[in-house]
Amino acid sequence: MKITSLDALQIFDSRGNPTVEVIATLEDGTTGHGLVPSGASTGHHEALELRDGDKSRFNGKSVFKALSHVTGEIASEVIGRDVFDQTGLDAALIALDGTPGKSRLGANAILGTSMAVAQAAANAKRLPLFESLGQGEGTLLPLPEIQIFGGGKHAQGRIDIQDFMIMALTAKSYDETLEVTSNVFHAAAEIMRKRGLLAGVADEGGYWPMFDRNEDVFDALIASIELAGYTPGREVGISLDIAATDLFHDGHYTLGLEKRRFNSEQFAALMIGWVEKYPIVSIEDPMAEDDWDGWKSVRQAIGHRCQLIGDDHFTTNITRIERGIAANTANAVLIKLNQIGTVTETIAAIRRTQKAGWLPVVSARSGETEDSFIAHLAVATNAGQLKVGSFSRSERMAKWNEVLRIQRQLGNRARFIGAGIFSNSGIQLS
Ligand code: 2PG
Ligand code: MG
Repeated sequence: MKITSLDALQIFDSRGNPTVEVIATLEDGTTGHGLVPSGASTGHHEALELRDGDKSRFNGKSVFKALSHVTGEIASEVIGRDVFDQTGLDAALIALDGTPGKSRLGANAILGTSMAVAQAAANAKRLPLFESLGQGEGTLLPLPEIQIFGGGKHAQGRIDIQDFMIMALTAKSYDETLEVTSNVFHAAAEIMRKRGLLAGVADEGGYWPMFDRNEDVFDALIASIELAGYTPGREVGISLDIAATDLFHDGHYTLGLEKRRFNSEQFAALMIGWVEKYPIVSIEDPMAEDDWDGWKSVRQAIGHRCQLIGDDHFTTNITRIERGIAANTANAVLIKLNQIGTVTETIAAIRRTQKAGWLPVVSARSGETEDSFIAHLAVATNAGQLKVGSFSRSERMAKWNEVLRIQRQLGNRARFIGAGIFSNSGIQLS
């Protein structure tokens, strides 16, 4: 089945910023759409998101150049290719771009095409995307990490730490994880309203709290879990995304809210201390992206009892993941399609992570669309975990809800092991 045309349009993400949508059409008239998300706390090793930089339009953020690359050079390369050869197509796109960071054509142009073709292939086969991507092997429903409070770059830096999330540790099914989350999310609203500490909603739909110390958020989160009727650390664990790269400047980590400054050793000690003090089961980017020694010491101290996820640290890049595996800097990898820029490379990053006995966590971006490709990707690859932001706003709920639909489509093939993934990979939550 041949691809007969590519079209592209500028759409808008959940922050109201321009992004790319690509539409691939096949010879039988089947179409597939690829909608590209966009980050705010981006790693320096991510593939390039091409923006026009013309300050007179969308404050420099329009993506018209990327669109013209899709309908120009990329279309010439792609038209006439077999829609079912995703690997060949992605390899051709990488070669056509010719740069390590996809900076010539733009990772947004390339990824939009790659996703549109993957979706068109599924549609042509009349299969749900997860069945087509996973070639029938994907049956594991993910354990969600769901944000309750948002900070960092997603809430104008009011709280330094970016994501305060929960994981339903004893849930027996995907449905139960959502029920637990819903209860904690609404309990948190009640607590924040009562305390008068609600500043608004952060970019990913979580509450944006007005606290004076980062650690006050832990207390509010623990209180929310308890108010919802659960025991922190038993039924519900805390998961953090420190996004420490954003806190690292001129060789030091800074918690601006508390006006505290740390060197790498001191910041690692702070992270380790938090895991000892609070019911934390997972920390993402506890150290800055290139602080390899800092990562190693955190991994050594708490890697046996806490998931340590590299996001900016790995940027879904297999070369960096392999370096991390060799140096033993983490035990999990955040997976974001647009950090690397093709579907094939994203799946390869997941497979490499799994081969090392590490845990892949499929993730949305802070700037999202209504698309739910990542819900399918998580199930297709049996990744076991999904991170989509909070439990509100439809660009987030679209993904949580899509997993419910996938569960229905899988019927009795659906599997759920929840927090069992941790012990399977040698992490004994304490
Ligand atoms: C992250 C993501 C999602 P952003 O840091 O993990 O929470 O944020 O898309 O801004 O990089
Ligand atoms: Mg992150």
